[in-house]
Amino acid sequence: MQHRRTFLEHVAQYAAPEDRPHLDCLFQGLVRAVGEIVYRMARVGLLNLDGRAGGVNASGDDVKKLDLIANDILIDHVGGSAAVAYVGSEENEEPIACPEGGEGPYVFLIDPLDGSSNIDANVGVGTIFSILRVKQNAASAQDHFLQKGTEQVASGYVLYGPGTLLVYTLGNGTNGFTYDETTRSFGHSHEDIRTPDRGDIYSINEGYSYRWIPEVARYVNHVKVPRDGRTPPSARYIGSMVSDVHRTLLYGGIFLYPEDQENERGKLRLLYEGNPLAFLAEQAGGAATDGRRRILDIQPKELHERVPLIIGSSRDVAMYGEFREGKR
Ligand code: P6P
Repeated sequence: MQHRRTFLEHVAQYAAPEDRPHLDCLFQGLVRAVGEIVYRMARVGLLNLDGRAGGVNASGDDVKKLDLIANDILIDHVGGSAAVAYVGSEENEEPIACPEGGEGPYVFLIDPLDGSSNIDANVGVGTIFSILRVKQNAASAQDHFLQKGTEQVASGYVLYGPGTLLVYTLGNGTNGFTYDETTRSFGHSHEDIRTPDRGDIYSINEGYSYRWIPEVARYVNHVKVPRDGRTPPSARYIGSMVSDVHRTLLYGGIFLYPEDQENERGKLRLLYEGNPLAFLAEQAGGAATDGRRRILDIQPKELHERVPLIIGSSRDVAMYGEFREGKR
């Protein structure tokens, strides 16, 4: 197999000089953590790691055994990297102070295992992460995290599927890497991902159509009808966002988790789902909004706040915005 630049070599080459030493340590910890998660993910049924751990997380999701295991592994390896002052996780109500708490230059946000309800069905699930610099004169631990998505130093996801992929950005493009268990490293496999400016796949949970707001219903009814001689659209909804968004970034189209008549801010979380994915999408030439506002421009008010997420091809996201604003 040809030698490919590794993820850590890519970071070393493209990270800003002022970020180099600490970002190297942080991402070395992430690669070690992913190796431990991959080992367990591939043997869920053999290690009795399937099923629930009991309880619900900040998002109200049933907590699976692997949610907690992945969360602990990531906090140990990344939180212990001396680069991170605090970790904010979907699995923890409050920020976690790291061993050198207060000294690391970053705070690290994670959805440790997004889509974990699909693990028992062997469907691809993902780790989503976002990195911010600590705030000078932060009023509290949580205050470090309350920064717009435009302030992210880096973001990415790990997709545990047929292959284990790591897709990330430092703000200079979106690149993907494929894990090689024999070397326990990621080889560069998706150079400079570019999302087509429009696509033929729409991704939304149509089981909720009974509670959609009218603007969402009008948009979905519109995209279902083949137009302009284009390929008729396909509906694809895996129910595991990292898988759905990864497909959208590569193939084009749109993923929607909008607000509805029962959830005025939708289900997804701004800081460790919306922002990291929006950063990746924009760096790949795509777009991400809450239907009206650019996701990365939204000022967070609290660690676990929700946000509607419309993400994918720039022209498709823009068209949704016209419907959401009542212009179509
Ligand atoms: P629904 C998983 O819990 C998740 O956060 C995303 O991975 C996924 O896209 C979404 O929820 C699925 O939610 O309400 O359609 O089942």
